[in-house]
Amino acid sequence: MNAQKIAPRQHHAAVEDFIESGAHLFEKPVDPAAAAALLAQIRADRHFDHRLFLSEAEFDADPQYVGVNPRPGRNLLERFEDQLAFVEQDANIVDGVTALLGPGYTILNKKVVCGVSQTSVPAWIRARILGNPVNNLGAYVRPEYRDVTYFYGIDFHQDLIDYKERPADFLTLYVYLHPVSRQDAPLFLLKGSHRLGGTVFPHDLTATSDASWTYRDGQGGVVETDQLILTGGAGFTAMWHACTLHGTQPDAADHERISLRYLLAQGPDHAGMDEVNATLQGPLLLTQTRTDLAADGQAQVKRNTINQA
Ligand SMILES: O=C(O)CCC(=O)C(=O)O
Repeated sequence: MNAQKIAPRQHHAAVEDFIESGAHLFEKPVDPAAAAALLAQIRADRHFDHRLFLSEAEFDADPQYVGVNPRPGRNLLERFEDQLAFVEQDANIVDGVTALLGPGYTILNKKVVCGVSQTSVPAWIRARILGNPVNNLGAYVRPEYRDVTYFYGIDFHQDLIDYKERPADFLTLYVYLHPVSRQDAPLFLLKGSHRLGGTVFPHDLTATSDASWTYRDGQGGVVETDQLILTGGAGFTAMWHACTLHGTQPDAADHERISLRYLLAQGPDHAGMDEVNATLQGPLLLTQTRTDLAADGQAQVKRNTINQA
């Protein structure tokens, strides 16, 4: 008999997926009923529409481009701390994250992320941000609502972008609280793009078809990468490496998209992330992560790749 031998799996599936693709999609969603219950409370807290925003005159009186994201003491999720077990203690999530980060992993950051719908972003704001690669709307949001991060799309980026001088020892865990279709600003993820390690934003990407890209690191490194669009139901969860390129287009639906975004960091022990990082061809740490912003935090680059996808 010529039975084909199946090679034993070397790593946990999450570690294998990170080595291969730079991301792992959980097969099972987190509890959809718990996701819906949390979503209802988040939605009850404010209107996710034009009322989020400053008027043009208010904004122009004192433009603030930095310090406009959630931070300790101004983070909506802090109010719902006792309702996050459906994510933080979900057995599949704990298992997958532990395989990558070790049992002593820590939460570096967690927040609510909202893709604001096209119908809710005032025209004067849309005109000002047109073509910007990063449309984090925090600058235009009323100060009392800056406990959530609001996007009108964000170009392909690595989450290392916010962590100058820190090695890629963390991952992003992203949870949809309601069904997300192609119209609801789903995450776009570039499979295998983590292999070039940390590279400076904005990234060098050339479309090779309507769903694949050539990605260059400017040092001779090249990766051909396929784009994955993460549509999914309530509770759909995915995680990706800090060097995996991902982003969103503006929300084209007539309602907002609301998700949870966690950054989880490796504990003190050797863990799957060390195996993943050993396979990268580029740096694990950057001293400069982006060149798109001027000194005051305003966009100085007007170029956007993901909106052409
Ligand atoms: O939720 C979004 O629209 C974008 C999220 C994202 O890419 C990020 O926060 O890094």
